[in-house]
Amino acid sequence: MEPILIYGFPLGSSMGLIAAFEWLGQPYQLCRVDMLGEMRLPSYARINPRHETPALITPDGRVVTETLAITAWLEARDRTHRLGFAPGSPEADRMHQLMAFVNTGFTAAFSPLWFAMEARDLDRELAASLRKLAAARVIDRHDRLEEMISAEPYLVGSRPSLADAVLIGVARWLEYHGVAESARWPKLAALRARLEADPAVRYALAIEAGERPTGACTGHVALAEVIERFGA
Ligand SMILES: N[C@@H](CCC(=O)N[C@@H](CS)C(=O)NCC(=O)O)C(=O)O
Repeated sequence: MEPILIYGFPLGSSMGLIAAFEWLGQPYQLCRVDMLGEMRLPSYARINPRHETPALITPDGRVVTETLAITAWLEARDRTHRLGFAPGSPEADRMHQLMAFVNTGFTAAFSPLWFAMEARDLDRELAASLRKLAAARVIDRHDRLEEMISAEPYLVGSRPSLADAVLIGVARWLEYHGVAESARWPKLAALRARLEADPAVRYALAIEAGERPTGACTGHVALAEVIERFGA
């Protein structure tokens, strides 16, 4: 069986993992989840009790949740280093460092913005405070990431890697929440433009938009079927 990547829309961080599967170039399937609807239903807890995407169904039918666990799974299958680097190399260490930075503080900085947007009956003053606090944190994490970006074309070296995949799904939240202009961080803005022009990222964006372009993905599986076959 081919692995199945469960991805969320709209604007899921999982978009970057679809690009990563395309960079890997091995057959896989996708399962589309509406994060504002079906991901919140009790049935989805059989896939992830924390009601989050992404999730991966491995070829032997196990459910793997958490972005960094899924990137580790991809890395282990990337024998020719299409989206990573030789284990133990300085490039692999830097890739892991950047992925961890983006998946923790950088991504988490946006959480109060999502909460303020999605929570029902939230006090207006509390919502404004949450947005202010989050904006300061998002800007700080962007400042730190800008410092970490080198003169190389991608986060690590001259071709996209898993670090770029983890970044590209999340980086667009800056504009979505209207925190600041992306041009404020020129190195990051140039990197994002380069990635957004990458065929695999364009493929992932098209999939997210509901299109069905041709790629390494061999098809979609319905969420109900995935829950029934692989859920706990
Ligand atoms: N720690 C998880 C976090 C994943 C995460 O935050 N996913 C978001 C979508 S990008 C989510 O599902 N949020 C729950 C929601 O929207 O209610 C990981 O790294 O995979």
